[in-house]
Amino acid sequence: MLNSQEWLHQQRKGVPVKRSQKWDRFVLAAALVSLCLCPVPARADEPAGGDGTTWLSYCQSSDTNSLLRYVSRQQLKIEKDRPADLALPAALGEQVQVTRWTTPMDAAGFRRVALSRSAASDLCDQLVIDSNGDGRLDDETICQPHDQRQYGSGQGQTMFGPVAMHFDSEDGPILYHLNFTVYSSGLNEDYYVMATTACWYQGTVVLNDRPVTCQLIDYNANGTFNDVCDQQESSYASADRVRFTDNAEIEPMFAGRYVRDGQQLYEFSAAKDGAYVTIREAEGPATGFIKPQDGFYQVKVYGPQGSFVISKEDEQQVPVGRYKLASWQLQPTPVSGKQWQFTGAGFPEQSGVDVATDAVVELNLGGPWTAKLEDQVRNRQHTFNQVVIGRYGEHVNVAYADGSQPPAPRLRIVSDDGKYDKTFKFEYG
Ligand SMILES: [Ca+2]
Ligand SMILES: [Ca+2]
Repeated sequence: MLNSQEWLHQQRKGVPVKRSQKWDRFVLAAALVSLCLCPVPARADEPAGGDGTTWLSYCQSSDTNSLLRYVSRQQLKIEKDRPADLALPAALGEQVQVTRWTTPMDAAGFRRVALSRSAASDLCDQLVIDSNGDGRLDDETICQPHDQRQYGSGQGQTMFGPVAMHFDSEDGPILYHLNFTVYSSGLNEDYYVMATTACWYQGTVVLNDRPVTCQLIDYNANGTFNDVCDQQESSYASADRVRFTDNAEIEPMFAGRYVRDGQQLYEFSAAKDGAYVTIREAEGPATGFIKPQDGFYQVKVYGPQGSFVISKEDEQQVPVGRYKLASWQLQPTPVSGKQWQFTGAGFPEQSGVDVATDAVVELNLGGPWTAKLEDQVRNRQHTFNQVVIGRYGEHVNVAYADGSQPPAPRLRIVSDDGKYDKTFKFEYG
């Protein structure tokens, strides 16, 4: 008998299975994985094929946020008017709220989700999703939460998952899992619902003649694993992620058309359903250079071509295209007997650079930086926020090199006539 991993792998490889057998095995696979809330270990890996394709194994967990070093979320909005023809399981009761999870893996573009709380609970404690995509919810099993945190009467959050579903494809059903966090803000309030991916694909690829673990991650939680941002929409959240290590401490990379290992550039692509990656040595791609000023290192850029970290001179060569800046670090700087550490992140949307063939883009990351005071007024209460802004509009973080924070700045407010004169101390937040 096949285990769930072997079954999925056969499906991916197109091993012919009669339709009835295929469905029997899907039911078996779904039953097996639904019993396991821990990460499923990767099955024996296969070496890359001659075309650079490596089949990956399916893994799932209720805690992808920790295992994958943060995954983005899809917010599911509660629909004010429940569809009149939507069939629901009777056990959900009367206090049902309906929403939808958006995915291009379903021809309809979404899957219905219904939520409710039982008589015994102040918080949402029942969830059901249209796992088979037939538009009905009365044929589904109600999911129970694996954790709840209550803050007050009717207030708190409920965690569900991994919640199994499948998508149809020409090669048979494709398994997928989601985690849900449902926030309750009052007994009669709408739920605030977030979905994150509960699954990823993993295998061993060969980079620079050495085996490396490859994890492919549906970062934006839409059911596909090959999202790459385009030139216009270089949003950090819009692309999926890939990580070439099984070290959970290392942040996954923004997936693009290329990945770099050492000095070697590889063409990279992933299957939409996540089953495989194709990695080939890039042959003579047009490249240019991104050159930070001296002293700046770990400059991270990303775009449709992928993400690149520039820490030294021989890492400045990147494929031509448009890049956005993600972050930078400046070498620790001695000031008044202390080693200071400056880092930049949070670049605005328009902070991209274009790299042309053989051209050098010089990044002017150094000063002057600007100390900016923001004042928010609400009910005649002023809230002041002080930030340091870099050349590209990014936020500059100021700290000591040992990670500790210098004394917070102060704010003195004096009225025109001098009658009001007070000094406040900022707090780090
Ligand atoms: Ca259904
Ligand atoms: Ca995706």
